[in-house]
Amino acid sequence: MRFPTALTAVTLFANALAAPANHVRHEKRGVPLNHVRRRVESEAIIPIRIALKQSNLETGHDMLMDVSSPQSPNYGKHMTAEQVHAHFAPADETVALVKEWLLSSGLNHGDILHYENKGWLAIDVPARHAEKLFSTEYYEHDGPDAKTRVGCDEYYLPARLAEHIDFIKPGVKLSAPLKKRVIERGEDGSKHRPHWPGPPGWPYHYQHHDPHGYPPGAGSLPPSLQHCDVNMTITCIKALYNIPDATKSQSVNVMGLYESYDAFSQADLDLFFKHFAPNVPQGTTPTIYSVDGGTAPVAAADPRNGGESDIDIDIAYGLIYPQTVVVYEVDDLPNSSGLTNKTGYFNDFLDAVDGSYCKYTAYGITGNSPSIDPVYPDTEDGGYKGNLQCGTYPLTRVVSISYGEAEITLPIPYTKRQCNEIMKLGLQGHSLLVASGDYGVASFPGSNGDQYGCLSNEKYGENGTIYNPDNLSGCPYMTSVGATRLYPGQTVKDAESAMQVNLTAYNAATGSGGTDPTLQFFASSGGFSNYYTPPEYQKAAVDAYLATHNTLPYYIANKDASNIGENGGVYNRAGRGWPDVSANGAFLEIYNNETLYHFFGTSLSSPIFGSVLTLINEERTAVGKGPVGFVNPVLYENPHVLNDITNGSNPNCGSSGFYASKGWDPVTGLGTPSYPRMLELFMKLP
Ligand SMILES: *[C@@H]1O[C@H](CO)[C@@H](O)[C@H](O)[C@H]1NC(C)=O
Ligand SMILES: *[C@@H]1O[C@H](CO)[C@@H](O)[C@H](O)[C@H]1NC(C)=O
Ligand SMILES: *[C@@H]1O[C@H](CO)[C@@H](O)[C@H](O)[C@H]1NC(C)=O
Ligand SMILES: *[C@@H]1O[C@H](CO)[C@@H](O)[C@H](O)[C@H]1NC(C)=O
Ligand SMILES: *[C@@H]1O[C@H](CO)[C@@H](O)[C@H](O)[C@H]1NC(C)=O
Ligand SMILES: *[C@@H]1O[C@H](CO)[C@@H](O)[C@H](O)[C@H]1NC(C)=O
Ligand SMILES: *[C@@H]1O[C@H](CO)[C@@H](O)[C@H](O)[C@H]1NC(C)=O
Ligand SMILES: CC(=O)N[C@H]1CO[C@H](CO)[C@@H](O)[C@@H]1O
Repeated sequence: MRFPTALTAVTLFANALAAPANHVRHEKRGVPLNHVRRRVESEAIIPIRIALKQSNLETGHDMLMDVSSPQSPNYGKHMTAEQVHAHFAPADETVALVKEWLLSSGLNHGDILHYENKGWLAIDVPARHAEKLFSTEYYEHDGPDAKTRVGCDEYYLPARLAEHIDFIKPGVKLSAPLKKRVIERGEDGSKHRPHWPGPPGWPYHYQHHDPHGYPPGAGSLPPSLQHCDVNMTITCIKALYNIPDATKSQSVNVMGLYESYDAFSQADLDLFFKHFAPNVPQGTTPTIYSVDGGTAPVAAADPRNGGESDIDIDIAYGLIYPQTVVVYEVDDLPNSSGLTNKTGYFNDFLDAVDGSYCKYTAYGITGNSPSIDPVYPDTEDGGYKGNLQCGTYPLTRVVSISYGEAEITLPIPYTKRQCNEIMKLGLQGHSLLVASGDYGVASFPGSNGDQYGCLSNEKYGENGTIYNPDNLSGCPYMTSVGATRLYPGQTVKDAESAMQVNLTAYNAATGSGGTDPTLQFFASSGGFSNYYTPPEYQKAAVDAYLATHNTLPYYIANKDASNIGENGGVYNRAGRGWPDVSANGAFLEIYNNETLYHFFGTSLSSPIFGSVLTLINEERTAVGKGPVGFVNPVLYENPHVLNDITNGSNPNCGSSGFYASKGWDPVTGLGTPSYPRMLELFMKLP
C-alpha cells in the first residue's frame, strides 16, 4: 500500500472515529497515566504488533508443573521448541480471520508480516490508519524518565475478532521509549517517523566510591574473607554459599545474560579478573548475541558502560569459569536508524529466542518493509554492516535478567501473554531469573508519576501509599531473586539480612554518589502481584506468611486490577508473592570505567543465583541428566536447601513494607543458596 504524504489540517488532527456498531472495546487502561502527552501526527508510522490468541494455553501450566515438580514421574522430561510451538500455535482460523480484516482495511498481503513462531501479526502503518482500525487516538507520552512512548487509552475491535486477539501494541501498553529529538518535524508535514531506541527500564544499580571499612570480627578467617561485610568479592560469595571452584565447561551449559543499551567494557572485565578472579585469563570475553542490532562491548568511558553488564559478566565468569557466558544484547542500533530516518523499534527478546523472529513466513515475502525498516547492511557511518538477522538465537539453559519495570504500566493481557512465553521456555528446560528490584515495595523512583515509584488511587484517597509490584517478577514461571547483605562486623559465617541500605546517608557519608531522598529506601523488592494469584507450588508458603503477618492494610485485587488501593489497602493479599529466592546484593567491588566502585542491588543477586544453577546443570550433565529447568516447584517443596533469611525489611511508600521472617517472605523469598544442599537435591532428581 502507498502512504500519501500530502496532508491537510483535517487529516492531521482528525478525531478518532467513533467505533462502528459491531465493534467492542478490547482494552482500557485501569489507572490513568499522569503524563504530558500529544496526539501522534497522522502520518507518523506506528509499528503495530497484533498478538493472536494461542490455543491450548490452559494446558501449559499443568504441563510445566508435570516436568518441574519433584514428585512427578515426568520430572525433567522437557519438550523441544518445535513441540512447544506446534502445541500452542494460534488456530489457522484465527490467523485467517485477523488477516482478512486487515486486508479489508486497505492493506495488501505484503504489508502483513507473520512471525514464524506464529503468535504475532505485524503491520507498520500511519497513525491515521491505526486509529481507524482500532477506533482510537494515539498519543506520545512524556514519561517521568524524560522519555517519550506511544500508546492509547482504549481501543476497539470487531466483535467477532475479540476472542482471537490477545492485545495490540502499542496500545494500552505503551511503546518502548522513543527519542523525542529524532521525530523529524519536516516543513511540509510529511514523513514524521518515530524512532524507537533505548532501554526498556533502568538497570538496577547505584554506584559510589569505596567507603572506609569497618574492623571485622573475623580474626580466624583467611585474609581474603576478613572484610566481606564491606568489600564483597567472588571469594566471599563462594564462601557464603559454599560454592566450589568450577571445573566443568560442557557446551550445553553456557550461561546467558540479558542486557539492553548498557554494554560492558573489556578493560573493566580484565581489571576485575586480575584483582578478584585471577583464575579467569585476561581477555576472556562473552559471546555476544546481538538481538536486532544491539552492540557490545564499548570503551570503558562510553556512556553506555553504566555498570550493569560489567557486573553481570564479572559475577558469572567469577563463579562459573571455565564455563563461558553469552550476552543477549537486546537493543536497536545506536546509529543507523537515526541517520537513515528509518523506524527502528524495540524487538522482544522472547520473540528473538523463541521462533525465527524476523522471517516472514506468509505470501512469499522475505525481508522487512524497506520503506520503514532499517536496511542492512547499513551504508551509513557507524551503521550495522551485517545482513538483516532472520535466524533465531539459541536460548541458553539459564538466563539472568537484571532489568524491570512496574507491572501496572502494562496491560494485563500483555503481561499474561509474555508470562505464557516464559512458561513455554520452562517447558523446554530453561531457567529464567529476574532481579526483584531495589526500592523495597516501590518500583523505580518516578514510576507512575510518583517520586518514590509508588501507586496512587484518588478514588480511595490514596496518594503514593500503595505498593507497586514489578512486571516480570509477577509471572509465576519466572524465578524472582531478591537481595541480602551482611552488616558491618559480620562475616560469611553469620546469617545474612535482607538487603537494605540508606544510600542517601551512605553516599553523603562517603562523599560520592547521589543523595536523592528516594535512595533512603534502597532495599530488596518484594510483595504481591496485582495481576497473578499464587501458583499452586507457592500457596502454602504464602498462606503461612500471611497467617502471621496481618498488620498492613490490604485489598483483594479484582479481575482487571481496577480496585487497587480499595479500603485503604497497600497490597493485594490475594497476589502471587515474590521474590522466590535471594542472594547477596551489597558492597560488591567491581571495576566500571576502570575505577573500583561498590555496587548494591538485586542486579547482583540474579547472576549469582543463575551461576549456582549453571554449576548444578554442569554436574547433572556430567552424569547424563538434563537441565534443572524451572526450579520453583522443587525449591518451594524443599526449602531446606536454601538459607532462610529472617532479619530485615523493605519499607517504602510511607509504610513499613514487609518483614523477613522464618520461612518464605516477600523480602528475601525462601532464602539464599546453599550450594551443597541444592546440588545434593538436584542430583537425586531424575
Ligand atoms: C575495601 O577495599 C578497598 C579497595 O580494595 C580497600 O581500600 C579497603 O581498605 C577495603 N576495606 C577493608 C575494611 O578492608
Ligand atoms: C570515565 O572516566 C573518565 C576519566 O576519569 C571520565 O572523563 C569520563 O567522563 C568517565 N565516563 C563516564 C561515562 O563516566
Ligand atoms: C552513534 O553512537 C555513538 C556512540 O554510541 C553516539 O555518540 C552517536 O551520537 C550516535 N550517532 C547517532 C547519529 O545516533
Ligand atoms: C534524514 O533526515 C534528515 C532531516 O530531514 C535529512 O537531512 C537526511 O538527509 C535524511 N537522511 C537520509 C539518509 O535520508
Ligand atoms: C500527592 O502527594 C504529592 C507529594 O506530596 C503532592 O505533590 C500532590 O499534590 C498530592 N496529590 C494529591 C491529589 O493530593
Ligand atoms: C536515611 O539517612 C538520612 C540522612 O542521614 C536520614 O535523614 C533519613 O531519615 C534516613 N532514612 C531512613 C529511611 O532511615
Ligand atoms: C537486622 O537488621 C537490622 C536492620 O533492619 C540491622 O540493623 C541489624 O544489624 C540486623 N541484625 C543482624 C543480627 O544481622
Ligand atoms: C510484559 C512486559 O512488558 N514485560 C516487560 C518487563 O520488563 C522487561 C525488562 O524491562 C521487558 O523486557 C518486558 O517487556
